[in-house]
Amino acid sequence: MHPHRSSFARLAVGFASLLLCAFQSAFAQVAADYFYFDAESLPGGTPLPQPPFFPNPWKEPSAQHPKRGKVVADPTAPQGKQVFRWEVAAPRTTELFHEVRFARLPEARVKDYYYAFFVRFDRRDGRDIWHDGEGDSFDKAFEVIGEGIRWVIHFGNHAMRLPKHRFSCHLSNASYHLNRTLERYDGFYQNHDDLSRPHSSQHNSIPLEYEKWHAVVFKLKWATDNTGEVVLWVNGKKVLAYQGIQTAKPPGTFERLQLWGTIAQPGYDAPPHLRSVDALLFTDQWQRIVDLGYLKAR
Ligand SMILES: [Ca+2]
Repeated sequence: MHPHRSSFARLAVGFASLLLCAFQSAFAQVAADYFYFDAESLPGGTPLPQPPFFPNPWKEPSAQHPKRGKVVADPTAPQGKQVFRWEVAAPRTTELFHEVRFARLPEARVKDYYYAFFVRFDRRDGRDIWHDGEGDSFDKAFEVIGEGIRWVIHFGNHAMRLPKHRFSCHLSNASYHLNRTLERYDGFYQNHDDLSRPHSSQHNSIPLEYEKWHAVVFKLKWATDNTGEVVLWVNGKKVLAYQGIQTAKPPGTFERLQLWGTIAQPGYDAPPHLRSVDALLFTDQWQRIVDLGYLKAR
């Protein structure tokens, strides 16, 4: 064989396998996520695409959501240069309600799933969105829903003795209430000394500031017996962990993600504000959580 042709052939084979490698790696990464949206691929000002962001109750793509979020450029974006944002102009109950269709359905079997996102709440007229101190004023905000599955990451205040002008977050297993231990409090909701093992705390859930991005990671270990687990990290800090619990009621099949179910319940009195989200992810790959920066202190 001609020496040039031989080296060209080797080069071509090398290049082809490199391409194959890159393709496999890219495909593996995409295939690993059950859902991911980071607002980078659409022009600023574009309403959230439908699918995957549907109004509730579920409507087909021709019925546009009246209160859809928008893709917007944001120099503070925690990922890339754009985020997605909702403007809340007046007190609302559930008008922002969005159902979010998975890119592919997670499997109903024992395994670890991670629901992660960056979120930010901006006040418009100086008034806080939720009440601080005692009392309830919280959102049913980021949910994962299915037949026998409902886990909710709430924002606001659930009788948490919050400092002035701070909000917090907590978990619930609304609808199914498979673990009443999550719902007790001895002055603080969750983080009870005995209930949130082994990361129990004598103090409140993490107090969060307005006008700042926060990184949230929710781990759901799916189990229909008492071998499941839920863990919540906020800005890189593990703030809740319940192990040895049932997390799904049979059949425990996944259906969708959900955003902004209720706002500032039970008063429904939130003043005008902005709510922004970036890099909304549902995956079974812990490495994605690490690589995309959800665990960095903020
Ligand atoms: Ca982004």
